[in-house]
Amino acid sequence: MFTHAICRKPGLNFSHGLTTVQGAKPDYAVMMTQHDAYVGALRKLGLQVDVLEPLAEFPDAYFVEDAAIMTAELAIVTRPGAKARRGEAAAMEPVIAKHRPIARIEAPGKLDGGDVLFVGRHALIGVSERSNPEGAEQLGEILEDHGYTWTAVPVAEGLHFKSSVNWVGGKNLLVTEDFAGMDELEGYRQIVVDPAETYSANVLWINGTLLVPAGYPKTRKKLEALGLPMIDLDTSEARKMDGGLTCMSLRF
Ligand code: CIR
Repeated sequence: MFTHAICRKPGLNFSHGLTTVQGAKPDYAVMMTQHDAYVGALRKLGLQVDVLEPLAEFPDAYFVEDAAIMTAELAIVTRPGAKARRGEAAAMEPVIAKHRPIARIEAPGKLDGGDVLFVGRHALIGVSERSNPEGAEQLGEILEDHGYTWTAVPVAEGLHFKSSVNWVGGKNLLVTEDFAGMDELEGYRQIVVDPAETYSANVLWINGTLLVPAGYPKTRKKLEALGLPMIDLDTSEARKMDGGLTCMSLRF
């Protein structure tokens, strides 16, 4: 169960962040409204949420999940794969050091938190454009020292592993077609997202409630079968910056 979350307000320059979305014109006021609703949903679910101030030189810094990985035992400061984002990790370190002992991913390792999915005490670690095998290996070894197991998963589609695969309780994963049936995901029950709604694979489990991106009815219907309460949140502006629900908080 999570008791805390760390978020960061999007800065006025958030639209200068990295994105692959063509013609994206994100709106600051809309982004702030959506971010407030996201923080509000976490609070409604009982989490104590610390909202950090923007980092002027890092327009993607409100995607806090990429800068650190929180577990019950320790926090791991990442080494983000995108050079433009690397300084976000150092800025996060003093914040998370208040809550957990710290370990760090070191060069040549590269790792974004968006590539790390925990299913209980097993970590699925995506090797993507942003996270390299060395980064995955370093994280895996740190986690093994604390009794976790892990599997590296190749990420051939999407920005991060969690852009496409997320845990939705029990042995259930919500996955895009590209990841369905992968050997690395054997043993999990896979709920496959309709190809017209791939973005909606990015859902966030919080203490038995699912936060889901608004506007993806096929995925919502599939998730309804799980019987979990759901909160719909508009993520239109984060999506224009290649982000979503999991990226905007660190939960612990
Ligand atoms: C980036 O390209 O790094 C940001 N614009 C989006 C990061 C999204 N983070 C995530 O999926 N964990």
